[in-house]
Parts: sequence; C-alpha cells; structure tokens
Amino acid sequence: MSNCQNIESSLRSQLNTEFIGRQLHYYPSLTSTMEVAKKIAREGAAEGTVVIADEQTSGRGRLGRAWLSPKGSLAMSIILQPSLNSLPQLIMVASLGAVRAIEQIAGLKAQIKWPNDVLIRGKKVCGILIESELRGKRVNFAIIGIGMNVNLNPLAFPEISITATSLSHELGKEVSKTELTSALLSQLEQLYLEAQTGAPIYRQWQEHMETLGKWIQVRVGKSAEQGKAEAITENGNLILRRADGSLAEIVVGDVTVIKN
Ligand code: BT5
Repeated sequence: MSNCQNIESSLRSQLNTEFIGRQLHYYPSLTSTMEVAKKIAREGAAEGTVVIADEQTSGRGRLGRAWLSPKGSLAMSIILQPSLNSLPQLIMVASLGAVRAIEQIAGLKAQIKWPNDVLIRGKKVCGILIESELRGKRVNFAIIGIGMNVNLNPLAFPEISITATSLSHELGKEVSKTELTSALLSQLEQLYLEAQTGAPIYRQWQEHMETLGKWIQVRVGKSAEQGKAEAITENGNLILRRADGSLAEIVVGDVTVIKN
C-alpha cells in the first residue's frame, strides 16, 4: 500500500461523521483544494464531499492572497449545500470547529480574529476561505476551505515567520494529522447541522472572538475605519463604535488591533 493510500485509509477508518468526509478525495499534492472542490461541486458532488491535500502548490487566501501550505499543514475543502439564510454562518461554523478541534486534539486554546483567522497566542495557525455559487435564490454549493499549520516550523518560512505559528511549534511535539482532521470534520458537521436548524452559532463564536472590546482599524479595500469592536451580529458582521459615538456595521475587512 502506498503512503498516500495509508493516510487516506486511516482517515476513513477514524471518521465519526454521518456525511462530511464520507466522499473523500485525497491528494499528496495539489495546486489548491478549492479548485478541485469547485470543479467537482459543479459536476454534482454530494454534500459533505471533502477534498484534502498533503501540500498545495498554489494555495490561496482571500482577495487573491497566497496561502502557504507545505507538507505538515492541513489543507482541505468541504462542499456543502446550506440554505441561503445560513450561508453567512459558514465562516462561524468553520472557525469555531477549528478552535474546538485544536483544543480537543492538541489541548491548546485558540482564539478567533474577526472575520476568518484562528490564532494561538496572537499568531495565525489557521485560515478560512468560504466560496459559494448561487442559482437564483438557492445556494448551488458552498465550499469551506481550511488551512491549518499542524506539523511545521513557521520560522522556516520567511513570508509567515513573524505572524504565524503551528500546533507542533506551540506544543513542542507533533500532532496526529489524521486525528486532528477527523476531530475537525466531526466538529464541523455538528456545528453545520446546528446552524441549519437556525441555532445562534454567533453567540459561541463571539465567546472565542479576541477582537471584541479592542480599539481596531478595519481596512476594507482602500478605505479604513477605526473604532472599538463592540459586538457581532447574528450574521457575523462586526459592529464598530467610532470615536464620535456613531456605529458602523462591517461585513468584510482586515483588522489591525491598535489598542487592547
Ligand atoms: C486566509 O486568507 O486566511 C484563508 C486561507 C485559506 C486556505 C485554505 S487551505 C485549503 C483551501 N485551499 C486553498 O487554496 N485555500 C483554502 P487571508 O485572510 O487572505 O490570509 C492570507 C494571509 O495569511 C497571507 O497574505 C499571509 O500573510 C498569511 N499566510 C499565508 N500562509 C499562511 C500560513 N500557512 N499560516 C499563517 N499565515 C499565512
């Protein structure tokens, strides 16, 4: 049995999910799991289909940014068919699932930086990308992309050495990627099903949000807003209180903390 089949079959045997990961496409190396997931979603892949790669050669973040995924990182995309109403909750499902799986398998406390980063001790350990395609008022498919630094040395990668961390770097030992992936898929399934029933996932999300209560700058394209991160809405938007007391509701952006 090749190493690739080994990893794939041990992951299959450890899966505790009903539907997420039951269809599993495993690759030792890929350009980006998002590309393959999108292609097979358009061809009608079942809900819960997972595309997973040991390394990506053109991993991507938001807004055309690059996502580094060398061997030792976890890169996967999950195809879902949420209701239109619950689409905004996918980012919460994904980041909260990552926080819980990290705690469960590595025993580490992780926090969420609005909107899509998972941090340990202020450094990025996991990034999330959501892409979706609508057909009329229906979600044709949505894809959750998750990249996590599991067993890698962030100091070996100059692009991220200052801002990133990994589970092995924090723990001083390696973590089983199979156990982590299986735990993550279980957490995602549970949260996704909760979100579909209309449960208020944002409350739990908010509890892990390190951004709240801080004085921040949010960059949206070329413009920027400053204020205190005051609350999260049900849809995951950030409520910012500006210095003059007025409120702004921010849907997307990049946050920099100015003052704790
Ligand atoms: C993200 O974008 O954080 C979303 C990353 C999603 C990656 C997954 S992996 C599986 C799936 N397939 C893909 O091709 N993508 C998804 P954003 O918020 O735009 O953050 C990107 C920024 O994070 C970069 O500009 C770097 O500064 C930083 N970065 C890149 N690689 C990193 C890494 N491995 N660890 C920590 N930070 C990283």
